[in-house]
Amino acid sequence: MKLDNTFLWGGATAANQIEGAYLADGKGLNIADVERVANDKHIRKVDSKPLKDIYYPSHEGIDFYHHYKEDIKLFAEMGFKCYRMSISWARIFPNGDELEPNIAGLEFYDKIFKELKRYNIEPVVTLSHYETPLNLVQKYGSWRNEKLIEFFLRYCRVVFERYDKYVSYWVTFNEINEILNQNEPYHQAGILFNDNENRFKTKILVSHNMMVASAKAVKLGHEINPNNKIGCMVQWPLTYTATCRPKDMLARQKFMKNDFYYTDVMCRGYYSNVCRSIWKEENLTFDFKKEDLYALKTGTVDFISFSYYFSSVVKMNSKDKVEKLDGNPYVKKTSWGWDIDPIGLRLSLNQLYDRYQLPLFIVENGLGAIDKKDESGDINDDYRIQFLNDHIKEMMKAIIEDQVKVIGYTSWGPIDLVSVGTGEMKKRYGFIYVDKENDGTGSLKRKRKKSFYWYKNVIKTNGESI
Ligand code: BGP
Repeated sequence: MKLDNTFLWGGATAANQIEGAYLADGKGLNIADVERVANDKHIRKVDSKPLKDIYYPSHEGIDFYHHYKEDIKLFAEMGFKCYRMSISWARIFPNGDELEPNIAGLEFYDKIFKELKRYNIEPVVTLSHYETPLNLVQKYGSWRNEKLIEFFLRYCRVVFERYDKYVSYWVTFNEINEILNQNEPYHQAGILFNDNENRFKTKILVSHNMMVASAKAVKLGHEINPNNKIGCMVQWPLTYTATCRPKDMLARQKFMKNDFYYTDVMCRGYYSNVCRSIWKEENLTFDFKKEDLYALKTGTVDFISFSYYFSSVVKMNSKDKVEKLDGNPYVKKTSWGWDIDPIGLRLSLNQLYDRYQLPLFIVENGLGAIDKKDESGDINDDYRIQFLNDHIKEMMKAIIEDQVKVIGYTSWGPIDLVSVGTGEMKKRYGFIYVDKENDGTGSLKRKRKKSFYWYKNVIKTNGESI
């Protein structure tokens, strides 16, 4: 099996999960900075008064802010062709609504991009990865307010122009489709609901504002440099039916609508029948402004990037409601209960490519596991190697046998980082171990795991070692 030589192998991180230095050089607070872990619980609360004796995972992260040279050197040693990272919006605009950017914040990313260039690593930059500036949430109600479109575009213009000579690949909002799926889309959109708020309606309005912002960013990015390639980013929930009962198939179709809702708008440029049917079910219609609809039409994405961790199974229950099953009896689960399904990745690639015929970029895939050191202090993470090997194999089948266009693959968390779901360090994804524990203790020392050498060989052979 052979891949194109231009295939972008690499790894993916997000600023709030690695950088730390949460107030350094004028950075403002963002929504991740006020999330805390107490008594093993991950607590979300939009208040900015840090409590004593409680651990805030983003405050130190893995201190990439001060270790970036060492970390990028290790990525280069693995042969990374690209590195997906995010810019922390609140480093550039600490309150989100200023007119002028924070120069010290911009300088930090100058250093990162220069370092990546030294090793010929192509940056793939997410503009907003669960990092909305806190002030925008408190003062404006976050993405409920269309003013955020203007603020986001101001930020985009600054980074598009400043980093033009370094960056060509941009991604707008991380896992935007999770807004409809999540009970409260705190990470995705900075939303915690008020009492009596019509949650569905808010989710639709928030999604609209974000998709308009994304479309306008795509247009702006192309105006600034026509070579810019700007993609959307979704979490892809490949879904099976519990049985071949026609009603279960209907359940599956219904279940996946929430996800096509976003890709349809961002790739096709309009609210499709799938989108309108979701509104209809809630007996709502939305009359969006003409200029917004025009923005959606003229700002469709260049590629679709997505995360893939697991697949799901659904059925239609006796009340004719879609019900998610606890798991798939044909596959194993991770320690965090996620179904391990490499073939689901091949199916996802086909599903997305069939529907949109746009290049695809797998920007997150990986295994969160508890790593243990052996007597000599080494980490032999064969389980991680197995997981990634099986997924990459299916990706290659999709590319070579099914002729799906995939431009790259970045595994999630090439270096151990803070987990979004749990706020923990013990859920590790990395090829590089970081000596840091759940409570924040540890020397922050980096160490290569067995998977480090395995992935290095995968990249060196352009996937032929798989
Ligand atoms: C995705 C996020 C990432 C990452 C990943 C793993 O949803 O885009 O930021 O964290 O999931 O999830 P977790 O950290 O909960 O294991």
